[in-house]
Amino acid sequence: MKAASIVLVLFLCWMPIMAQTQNPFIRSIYTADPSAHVWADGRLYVYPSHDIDPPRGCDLMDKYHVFSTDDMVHWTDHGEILGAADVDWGRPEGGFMWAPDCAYKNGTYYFYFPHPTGSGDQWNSTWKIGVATSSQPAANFKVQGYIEGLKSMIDPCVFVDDDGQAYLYYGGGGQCEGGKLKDNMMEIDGGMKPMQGLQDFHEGTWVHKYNGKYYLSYADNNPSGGNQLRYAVSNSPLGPWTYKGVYIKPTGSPTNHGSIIEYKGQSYAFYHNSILSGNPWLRSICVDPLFYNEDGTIQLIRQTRAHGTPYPEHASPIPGTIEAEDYDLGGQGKAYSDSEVANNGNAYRKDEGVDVEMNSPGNYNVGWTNGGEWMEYTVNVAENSTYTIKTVAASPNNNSSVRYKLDGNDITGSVMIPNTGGWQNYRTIPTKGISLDAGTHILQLFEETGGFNIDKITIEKEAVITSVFETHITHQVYPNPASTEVTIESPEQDPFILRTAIFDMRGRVIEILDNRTNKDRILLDVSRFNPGCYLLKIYSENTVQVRKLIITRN
Ligand code: FUB
Repeated sequence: MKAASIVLVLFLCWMPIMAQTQNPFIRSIYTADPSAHVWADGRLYVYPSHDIDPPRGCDLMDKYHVFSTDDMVHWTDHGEILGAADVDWGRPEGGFMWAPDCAYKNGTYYFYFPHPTGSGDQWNSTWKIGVATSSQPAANFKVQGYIEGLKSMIDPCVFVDDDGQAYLYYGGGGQCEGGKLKDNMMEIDGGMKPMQGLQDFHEGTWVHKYNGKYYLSYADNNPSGGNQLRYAVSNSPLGPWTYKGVYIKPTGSPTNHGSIIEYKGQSYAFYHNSILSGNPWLRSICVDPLFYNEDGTIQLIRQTRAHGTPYPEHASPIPGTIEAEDYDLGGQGKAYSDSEVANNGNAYRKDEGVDVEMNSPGNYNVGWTNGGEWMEYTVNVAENSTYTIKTVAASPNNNSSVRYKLDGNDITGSVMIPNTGGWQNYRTIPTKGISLDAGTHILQLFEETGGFNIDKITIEKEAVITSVFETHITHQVYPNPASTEVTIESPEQDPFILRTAIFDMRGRVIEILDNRTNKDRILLDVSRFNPGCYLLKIYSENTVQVRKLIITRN
């Protein structure tokens, strides 16, 4: 073997597997709440819950399937492993088979699932954590009963430490508890205790270990765009925990529920979204690589998925005007997400889900909008500059809003659509001071609410550069350096802060911070940002200021 070939072979052996199927990676049925495990046969198994189509919220969820892979590309559906009909102590009407987990000990696989005993509306006060066992990871599970002495809470997670000790975690209603499991994996050893130090816990606990530290990750209560996944770290499997931050932003699904594992030298984060169906309760499981920083903190997950291609065939030039109905080609989950299968309006691209109507001869608008829906447009930005995005929309309602994302990053925060006095009374709503990089990008129009029509989006280069870089500074920013919070105060002559945004030193957006209440003094939570040097942009009525912001941690 030549030296170059040896180097290549060594490199390929060392290189973690990064190829993966495009998200969502299960498309045959709707799945949520993925709990991933790598078992001794070397395969990666995912134990999700199963959303039943048509849904009734989460009520009808049933018939768990298991999926496995050995290359992150090809997934085997092992079929249904357990359903509500197999649970003799369960709710007579069935359904309510929510987020499960699986653990392995001494030749047996233990499948843990939340399910209520109560009939009718008694489901939420009668949750049990059921246990089924099998000698195989993905077949022949038999229900053994449920774990005695627990509260009516959901989302079991079982973590088995390196010494073989197993721990059970579960939660709900803002509480998260953990405790030791006895060797039989079906009884609690010594009681459960609250997990301390978590911030904004909602549900979906997951515990894993990395570099000798314990990580507890969970879904929060974030209402705008859906729950986020957060995490905390401890030296002990039962805490106390030190809160670290958000590692998955909203996926567009109202809920989220994740797991973190390492497979063949690469860490992965599993989660769910709703982009295949456009329906909040028909969810689909996804996976993306997860990276740790040197200090053990987790980098924000880049949620990947397939995108569409330009309609009709060229990217829309920016500056320029994009007709709302000319969203990309590629269909549901790639180019748009629409919550109803029917094409209301039935006037344009009739075999697709986006609802387009003709409002005058030859002029169309997107209508029948719903919160959570989106459309994407491939755009070609002519030059690095600051632009104004003009949304041409009409609404007979108060409090409608959209948000724009570029390549998945929020670039505007909430854009309020006022009551324009009618479905066809269009008004132009400008959003100023948006930095765009030259090149081809995917622009997403995300509907935070429904209740409006949209005709077009015009993006104009701003003629006057309003940025003030470290000169004529009128707003006070303190403390700076900061570690947890930064206060921004406006001067009297420019009282309203419209929006703030944090960029890295190369000018890439890290986060748009929503200040839609137009206050003159705001408090920014910067505890979730890694230490370093950032650019803070403050958009007020009269200026856009750029300030250097240093984040430190002791
Ligand atoms: O899937 C049903 C419930 O929704 C799960 O138990 C929660 O974690 C949330 O994802």
